[in-house]
Amino acid sequence: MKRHVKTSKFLSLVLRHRPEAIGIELDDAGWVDIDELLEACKAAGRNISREELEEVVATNDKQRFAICDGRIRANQGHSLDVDLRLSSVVPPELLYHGTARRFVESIRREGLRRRTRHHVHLSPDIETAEKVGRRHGKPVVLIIDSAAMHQAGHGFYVSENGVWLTESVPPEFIRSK
Ligand code: HQG
Repeated sequence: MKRHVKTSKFLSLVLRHRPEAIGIELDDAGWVDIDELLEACKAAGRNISREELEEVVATNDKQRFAICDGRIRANQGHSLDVDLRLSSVVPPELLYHGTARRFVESIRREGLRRRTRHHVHLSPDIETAEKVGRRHGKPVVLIIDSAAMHQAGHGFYVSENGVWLTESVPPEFIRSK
């Protein structure tokens, strides 16, 4: 299992941020041929079998990757310039953003910014948001008025693994628990 976590982290690095680290290119929607990926991993000293890859994808706790027609991509979280071709959808009334306490003052001032990622990531429930926040420190869950944002013209997308995405969240749509 530990090995699976390492493999998942390595795949996230390559498929979201640095494909050039193993000399591959993703297409403009973020896909790469699985055989090509595994060859390149091997050449880079990271031997991953096809079975292991498929198991990592199938059992991944957040369903971070998708396989389709012999190709693989990360479902979200890219810093690379890829177009996932997600269609804009109507969000639920409220969404949640988990962050660390030390960021809250700045978020209240300037809103949520996407920083190095393509989008601001929002969670559909408080529990998930709390987990996301805990990655950064003492977790705080902010409530996002997503319906009001949508009415005001902000686009919302949902990734294949259920993460809600939007470009930015202005401070007036952010509430505390
Ligand atoms: C914060 C994981 C100060 C923001 C998770 C967050 C998620 C600000 C941090 C996915 C700010 C960015 C994304 C502002 C935003 N001032 N701080 N104006 N605006 N921030 O990791 O949302 O495991 O890029 O609150 O589960 O934590 O990678 O984003 O704390 O789905 O699949 O800046 O990553 O998924 O941190 O997490 P991140 P995130 P994976």
